[in-house]
Formats: sequence, structure tokens, C-alpha cells
Amino acid sequence: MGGMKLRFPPLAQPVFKGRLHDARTATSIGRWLGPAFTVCFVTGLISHFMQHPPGSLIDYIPSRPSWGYRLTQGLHVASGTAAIPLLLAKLWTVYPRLFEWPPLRSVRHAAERLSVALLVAGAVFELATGLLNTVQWYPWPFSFVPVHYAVAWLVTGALVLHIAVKAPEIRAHWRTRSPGTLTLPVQDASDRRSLLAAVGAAVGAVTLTTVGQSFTPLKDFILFAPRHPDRGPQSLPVNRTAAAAGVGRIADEEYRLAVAGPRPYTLTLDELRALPQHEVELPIACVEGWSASARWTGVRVVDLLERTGAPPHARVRVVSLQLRGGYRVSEMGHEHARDPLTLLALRLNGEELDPDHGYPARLIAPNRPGVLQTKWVGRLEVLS
Ligand code: HEM
Ligand SMILES: Nc1nc2c(c(=O)[nH]1)N[C@H]1C(S)=C(S)[C@@H](COP(=O)(O)O)O[C@H]1N2
Ligand SMILES: [Mo]
Repeated sequence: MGGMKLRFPPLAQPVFKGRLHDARTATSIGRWLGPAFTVCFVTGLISHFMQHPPGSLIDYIPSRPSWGYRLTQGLHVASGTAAIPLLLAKLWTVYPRLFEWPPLRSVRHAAERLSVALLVAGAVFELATGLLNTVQWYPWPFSFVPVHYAVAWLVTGALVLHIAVKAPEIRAHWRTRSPGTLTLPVQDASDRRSLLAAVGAAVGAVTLTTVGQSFTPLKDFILFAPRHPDRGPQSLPVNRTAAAAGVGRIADEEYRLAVAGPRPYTLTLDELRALPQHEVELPIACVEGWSASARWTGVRVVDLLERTGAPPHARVRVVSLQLRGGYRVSEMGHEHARDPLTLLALRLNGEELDPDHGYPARLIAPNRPGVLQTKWVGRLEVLS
């Protein structure tokens, strides 16, 4: 037995003809990919805290600026979409490293490769699940939000580690005139410029053809965005129709708004229409990345709260007449509840609400994710 030795013959090494599989190209793409991921992570955390504020944080969520969530979630989906061609280019640049031989040189080398594997897997996962979510396609067995959220932390951790490990190479290649350039063939510099121009064009093209879904001045360029901000009943998109939510036609004479507070009361639709009406211009900013502004008319929630004698710092729960489904109930802190722009809206762009927009009454509030703009509202509960 003694003399037997295990030997792994080196595999036939593939030959890579492309000359841009180098640290300089990887750095050039990374300097765009890093910021795109950072914007995604920060705006994703904002989205998380606005939708699922832990504990009493809901009391600190500001209701202004009214376009806040539209901006952050629009940026999230736009930077995430732009990151897709960037990540593909980055992976093309570095994939020859997969065939490195020997595959593991030391414990340190093994740890570094493992962290890169986690980074790549996590990044591909975030971009793929995020993109599919925006088209409302969920071909996986887990629930999107908690998994996308958890993997965001993993990717960010792996990215910070990756940047730390690669810092010397990044530094050497960061500036055009850094010493690293001098050792690289001149021809490669012009090839690299062409590659980066192509990647830039791809990023520009996907951005220009999708970003109009939230940044409406560019809506005429929409080709691939799942939603067009003008298309839908009353020229406003609908995420879940009345039929999809299982809400039948609500008869006017049967409708009641119940306000449960210190002095509970109910209002008929006529009584609601007889209260002072206010008009606001506010966007629906869907978490899936589309957003559209509209003119809403209705009763201020703060007026309804005063009438029941709600204390000034009370939170409010908004309950839909929809019987099942995740979005039938939402809550808001006192800033949103007391904001004069927060309405129980009865009209949209001058007409009665379409059933798909929440007839007879829906919540519309500033700086609030679309999922929390509850439709078909039947009840407001003052929470102590
Ligand atoms: C590195 C890339 C990404 C990171 C770090 C990231 C991070 C996050 C985080 C932390 C959230 C909040 C989840 C929660 O509410 O708990 C989120 C939500 C979301 N992300 Fe991303 N994301 C990334 C890429 C993408 C991409 C590429 C897209 C789409 C093109 C996307 C679409 C979405 C959507 C639609 C939501 C809202 C989900 C919901 O609340 O229903 N994400 N993201
Ligand atoms: N009761 C109820 N309200 C709801 C929903 C829902 O499914 N049920 N969907 C929400 C989502 S995800 C969005 S983006 C907005 C869309 O409002 P719109 O259909 O009037 O554009 O309504 C929100 N309000
Ligand atoms: Mo939404």
C-alpha cells in the first residue's frame, strides 16, 4: 500500500481567445455594477421598512415627500434591471477563472472562491427573482419577499468581502492612467473601450425601454416594461382587479363605512359624499416598479378620525370589503393618518372610481407603497 499515490491529472485546459478576461475589464464593469447593487440594496431596505415596519417603527414613517416611495422603488427596479447586462458582462469577463488549476491552492484561496461563488449565485438569484416579480411570474415554491430580502443581505455581505479582497487589484486598475495599464497591450485598450461601449449601450437600452413605467416622461419609449402607466380603467393601471380579488359589485345602498374609534359610527355612501371633499394629486407607486399619478377626490382621513375622537398619535387600520388575500388590510402611523393629503377617495380624475380602482372608496396616501393603498374600504379602526 505504502507507495500508492493519488494523482489528479490536470484536465485539458480550455483556451480563452478573448483578451479582455482581465482584472482591468473586471474593474471597469465593477465600478458600475457596485453602485447599481448598492442602490438596489439601500432602496430595497427602504421598501422593506415602509411595507413591513418592525414594532413601533410605523410611527416614524414620514408621509412626505409624497413622491418618496415612487422614487425609491422606481430606482430599485431601474437599477436592478440595469444591473442585468452589467452582471452578464462581468461574468463573461471573469468566467475563465472557473477553470483555474489547481482549483484550490490553500484554505484562504478556498474561502475566497467560496465567497465569490456565494456572490455570483446570490446576485443571479436577486436579479432573476426581482425581474420575474415585476412581471408577476412566480415560478418558485417559496414566497418572494422574505427570500429576496434575506439573499439581499447575503449578496451585500459577499460583495463587501469581495471588494475588500480585491482592493489591491481594484486600486491598480481604477484610474485610466494607473500603472496597471502600462503593462497591458495597447490593442486591448481599444477593444476594452468597444466592449464597455457595448455594455453601456445595453444598459441604456434596457433602461430607456423600461424606466417609463415609473418615470412617466419616458413612457413613450416603453417596450419591455410590464405596465404602461396610462393603460387601464380610467387611464390608470390595475394590479388586482375586483374580479381577481373576489369583490363583487358593491350596491350603493348596502355600502357602509364603519369607523371604529372612541365614538364609533357608520356612514352611508350618500353621507360620505356629503362630507367636505378634497382633491389631491398623488401617485400609485406599486412595489413592482410601475407608478402613475392621478387626481383623487374624497374625504380626508383626518376628518373621519376627528369625528370619532381619535387621539392624535393613534395608528389606523384600513380594512377592505375584500374577504381573502394579502392586501385586504393595511395600517398607517399617525403621520400618514393625519396628513391632509391622505384621503378616503371616492373619485379618480373627476369620475367615480372604477370597481377595479376600489369603488366605492379606497385609501390614497402620500409616500406609501401601492400595496398599502387599500381598495374597497369598508372599515377604519383606530388602534390605541
Ligand atoms: C442585488 C440586487 C438586489 C438587491 C440587493 C435587492 C434587494 C431588495 C430588498 C431588500 C427588497 C425589500 C424586500 C422586502 O420588502 O422585505 C427588495 C424588494 C423588491 N425588489 Fe429587489 N433587490 C435586488 C434586485 C432586484 C431586481 C433586479 C429587481 C427587478 C428588476 C428587483 C425587484 C424588486 C421588487 C419588485 C421588490 C418588491 C417586492 C415586494 O415587496 O413585493 N430587485 N429588493
Ligand atoms: N383590497 C385591496 N387593495 C389593494 C390591492 C388588493 O389586492 N386588494 N392591491 C394593491 C396594489 S398591489 C396596488 S399597486 C394598488 C393599485 O391600485 P389601482 O389598481 O387603483 O391602480 O392597489 C392596492 N390596493
Ligand atoms: Mo402593487
